[in-house]
This record gives sequence, C-alpha cells and structure tokens, in this order.
Amino acid sequence: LTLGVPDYATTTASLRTHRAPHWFTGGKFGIFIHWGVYSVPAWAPVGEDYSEWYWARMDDPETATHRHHSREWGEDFAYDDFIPMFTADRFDPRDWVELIAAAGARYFVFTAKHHDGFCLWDTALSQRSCAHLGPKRDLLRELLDAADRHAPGLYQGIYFSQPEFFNPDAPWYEHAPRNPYTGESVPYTGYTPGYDYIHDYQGGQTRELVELFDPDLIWFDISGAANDSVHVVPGYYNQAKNRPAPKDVAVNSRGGIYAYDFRTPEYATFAGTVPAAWEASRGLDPHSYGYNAATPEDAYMTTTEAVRQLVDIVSKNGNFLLDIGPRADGTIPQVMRERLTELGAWLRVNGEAVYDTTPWWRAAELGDLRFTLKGAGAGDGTGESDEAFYIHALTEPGDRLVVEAAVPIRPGSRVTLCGYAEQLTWSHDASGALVVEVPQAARESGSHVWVFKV
Ligand code: FUL
Repeated sequence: LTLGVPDYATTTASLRTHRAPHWFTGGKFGIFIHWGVYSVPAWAPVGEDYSEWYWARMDDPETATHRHHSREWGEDFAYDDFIPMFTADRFDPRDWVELIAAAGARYFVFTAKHHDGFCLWDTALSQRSCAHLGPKRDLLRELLDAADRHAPGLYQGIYFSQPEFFNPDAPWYEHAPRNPYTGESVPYTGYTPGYDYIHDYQGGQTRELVELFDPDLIWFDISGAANDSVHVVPGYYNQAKNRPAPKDVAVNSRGGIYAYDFRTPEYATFAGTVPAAWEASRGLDPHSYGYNAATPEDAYMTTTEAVRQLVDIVSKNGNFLLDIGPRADGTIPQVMRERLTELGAWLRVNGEAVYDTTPWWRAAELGDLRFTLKGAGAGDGTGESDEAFYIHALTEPGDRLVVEAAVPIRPGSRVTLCGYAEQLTWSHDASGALVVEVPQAARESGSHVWVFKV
C-alpha cells in the first residue's frame, strides 16, 4: 500500500510541515544577485548603506544620498528618470551563470523585483517592467533560460520584495502615493493602478513567478503584516510536489508568515550552531547588495575573508548566500569576478569538506578552527567510504597543528590536508590534544583556509 503525499493546505500549520530540501541544506553556497534601476545611480555612503535603497534615501533631505543626488543629477531628476538608463545592453546571461557555476555555488537568487517596484520579468500585472521600459527584454527569463542550458546543475531562486517603496495602491503606506519626506506625489512610471495590492498584485505576481518560472526557491523580502503568503505558498509547494518529476523547493523566512524553511540573517551570522536551516547573506561590498560605484576595490571582501566566512557559517549549520551587484549595463565588476573565480578554485580543492557536510555538534568552533563531518560514522577512523571528519584552520597553521578537542580519531587513522598528496604524521600530546605535523610544503600548498581530513 502506497499512500500519496497530501497537498499542502492554506494554513500556516500545514506549511510548517515543509522542510528545507537536501539540495539546499547540502548545497551550502549560493550567489545572490541584486540588479535593477538602482544599479544606474549605483551610490550609497560607502560601508554604511545599501545602494538598492537609493530611492528612499534620495527623497530624504537629511541623507548623504540626497546631497549626492542633487549634486550629480539635480533636484528635479526623479528616480524613475533612471529607468531609460537601465539598459542591460551588455548583459550576457550565459556569462553570468557560467561565472556562478565556476564559483562553486550550488544555487543563485535573482532580484525579480526589489523595493522600487520595477519588475525584471514581463509581468502581466503591470507595465512597470524591463519588458516595456528600459532594456525592453525579459531579463529573468533570459537568465533562467541560460541557466537551464549552460549551468543545468544550478538551482534557481527568485527574490521578490513584497512591499514597494511608493506604490500608490500599497495599503501600509498611509502617505502613499506621496513621498514620505516631502509630501509630494510620486509618479510611478509604468505601473498599472487599481489592483488590490495584496491579493491581486503582490499575491498575483508571486503566483505568476511560480507558474512562469517554476523556481527552486522563493526568497521573499521584508514581508509585512499584510501579505498573501498563506494562499500563495501552498500552490507553490503543490506545483513542485505534483509535477511528473516532483522536485523539492524552498521558501525563506521573510514572507510574513510563521512558516518557512530557513532563516535569513543579513550581514550577520549566528554565534554558534543552529539546528534549524539558515542562510546568511551579505554582499562582497562592505555594506551593499546593489552595485556601489563609490566603493573602492580594496574595501571589498577579500577571497580569504569570503572563504573564512563560508567555512564559519557551514560549521554552524548555515548556508552562505554571497551577493554580487552587476552594473546597469549588465557587466559584472572585475573585482567581483575575481573573488568568485578564486572561491571556485578553493572549493574545487576543498569542497568535499563543505558540500553535503554536517556540523560537529560538539564544537562549532575552537579559536581559529572549525569542524565539519560527512557520512554516518564520520571520523570513527575506519576509513570506510567517504566518511570523514574535517578540521578547518582559518589561519595558516604553523609546523604543528594542535587541536584541543575530542577529535574522533584512533590508531591507524590517516590524516591528510586537502590538496596535498602526502599523509601527515599525527599523535596525541600529554593533555590528549591532537597534534598534526604540517611540513612546509603542505602549508604552502594551501590557501585561505587549510582543511585537514581525518
Ligand atoms: C533587505 C533589503 O532591504 C535589502 O535591500 C536587501 O535586498 C536584503 C537582502 O534584504 O531586507
């Protein structure tokens, strides 16, 4: 007797039975892409604010962005005047997905609509989109098609902002359609007015994204008391589940309901291991997801910092969603390309200690050391199958690595360093700490984070 899996119902109780899929919890590393009209001004006070918040900031006379805007573009230049300059004329979706795959990411998340309400797909519910304005192309469609063809292993995520800054139909902005700072009315280029914002428009657009693109993940943002998630998400789960070839999908914690697959700390991580699935995101930029042309190259996260962050997060049971901000023309700044390429090179050598691992629940961290493990009897010293215990040194080890923890190792266990061919000699010192001899050649063969395998 085989029982069918029941459909999800439109209740949070039902939605709370859903879990983050294995491709997500095992995937560990994704690339976030923030791209939109805000990529035209591409400005925020460096290290302090998000460039994708440009519109909200430029209208507030108190802000550095307001001063910058008046100086560069003039008081009368409205945010929507940037739309024609969002050209995407050098957007090469194949290049993007190949770069993401080469970075060793297992999935990506693309901003279909950010808070400015400008849609990067051809939505039937408004003409405020890249299909009718700016590039006059369906950018999301092009990206996902390129991923299907050129990076078929990558899982595809869609970011969707539930609120819009100045939407004239939005119920939660009592000042809408007025600028909250100046009281001026805000023209809203391309938007088709008259919808019930929550049910017809926000909910409608989410349903549309599900039906048109069948994404592997929905990354809601901001949420709010008013949302239609309890009606939209079951349809999404059921569509994935009831396909001829069922697939597992994920929804993040920002859809405004207490039912989600993973939590989403932003420019932050957890101090210790957290059992429920989570995903930390941040930009390579010191404090922006969208491109900030004012950020000097040396302020970007280095590859070493990014690899350390990835390892730290994974050792605590999280995923790392690392963000890039392409330029308005669709090119990806060289500094971002370099970081991603170097991350990929590190992951090709050390990825076995990252993907599909679990944290070592007994110790998330020990100074500069982190731990992950793999396989049922991981680290029991039998050397069976791919069972392994990994020690990650976040800084270059000296000639002896001392691990003051109850590492599962026993006589006859082999210790190696990922990327280095020779076996390493190990012992226990008088206090019981594991001591691994690390010859100079071994140290020099590593970079960013050194991974020891027991
Ligand atoms: C936040 C947004 O306000 C930011 O602009 C960015 O999209 C981040 C991932 O989520 O809530």
